[in-house]
Amino acid sequence: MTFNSLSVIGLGYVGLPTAAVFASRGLDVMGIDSNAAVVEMINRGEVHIVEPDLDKLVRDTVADGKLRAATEPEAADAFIIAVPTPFTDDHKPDLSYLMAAAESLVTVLKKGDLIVIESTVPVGTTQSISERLSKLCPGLSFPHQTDDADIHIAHSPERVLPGRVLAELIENDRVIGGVSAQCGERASALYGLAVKGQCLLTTAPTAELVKLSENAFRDVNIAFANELSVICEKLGIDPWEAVELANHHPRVNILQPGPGVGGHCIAVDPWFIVESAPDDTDLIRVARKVNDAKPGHLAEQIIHAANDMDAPVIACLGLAYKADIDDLRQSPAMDVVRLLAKAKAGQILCVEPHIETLPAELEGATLLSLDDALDKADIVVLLVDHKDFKLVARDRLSEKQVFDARGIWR
Ligand code: SAJ
Repeated sequence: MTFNSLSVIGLGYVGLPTAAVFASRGLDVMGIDSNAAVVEMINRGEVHIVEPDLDKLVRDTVADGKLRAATEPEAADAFIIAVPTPFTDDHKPDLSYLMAAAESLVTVLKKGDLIVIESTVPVGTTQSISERLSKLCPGLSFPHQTDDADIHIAHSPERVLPGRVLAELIENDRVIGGVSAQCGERASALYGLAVKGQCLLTTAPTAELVKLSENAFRDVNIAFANELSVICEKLGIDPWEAVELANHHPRVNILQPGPGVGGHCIAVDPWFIVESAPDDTDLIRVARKVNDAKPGHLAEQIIHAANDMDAPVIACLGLAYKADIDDLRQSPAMDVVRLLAKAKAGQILCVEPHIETLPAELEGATLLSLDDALDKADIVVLLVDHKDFKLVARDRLSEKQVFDARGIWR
């Protein structure tokens, strides 16, 4: 049985591009989001996030009538759930958005439907969604009950890199873990309509752990680079030069030190593994600790320098969690600015070309253009390696105290 219609629940950084790509392949796609303003924007053919080429794809697929958005789900042949799975204050997975999204389908589910969970989840979640839905839909059979179930459920974790989402959605291989083998086959048939990469079939728990492991692997490796940078600082060595030279070794590939690790994935997902195996995750926990300590370490140095000046003006360049995107979630740059503000280190000017207003929590700071901030600053803190910042003429930095947390002005 082929797929004519698809519903994507959650129209964020993953869901909206996914919906638009499937719509561009000819499926009738309905995007569902609880935020009515987002739904209205998409129905006008506009986007609410910064991601290369997404604006055109959404405009075109909405104009063709292939992509629509709504706040409540409708019947479809397949459902992809791509809602956030954050953690709580004590690092426990918060699955409330995911469970609400899954439960919102009970009124529209019918025999033959496929549900794919793309949100990153702790091991065991996909099976528990099958169990939960079976309680809510007693007239339908689910894949944890029988291989030949009415409803197919699989986990296929999103693995796209913000900034390269459209290319990676199509080109990356996909790991697909079905609750039963049939569910995996069915999900593979869906992704085969849009994805050029391989569809790699496995079980749901394996797919869940694979996704978590990928991000924990990156976190541990960035922690190594960050720890090395603190060691270098003590020894008076340039960490980026040391990394670059070490990486000439054929079997060494150290990542880049920075102000810390942010975003909604790498700084979050390792905790989902810790939650599943609390006594066996020393390395993963320490890596989180090393990366989380980095903004505080940098802020301390800036505060120390500011304390030696009279009414210093501090320009903080970049607030996003990484280069050339607008996403401020879990951003180490935001942490640094918050710490400077809390310590009343000086007058804080923020430069972030991808936003128009500062978040409320930074209300004491001022959002300025790069030029104006550089004119006024005594201290310049480079927090994000946005393209514009790489072009800053070095003479604009002379006679200022510079903290280059990304090593782009060396
Ligand atoms: N960072 C460094 N040094 C580096 C690389 C990254 O400090 O050498 C920092 C970044 O500045 C940023 C954070 O780490 O603050 C995370 O950035 P990232 O580019 O490593 O990853 P994300 O969070 O944007 O996307 C990751 C990707 N996962 C992997 O590369 C294993 C992506 O493929 C996933 O789809 C995404 O998480 C996700 O949604 O899970």
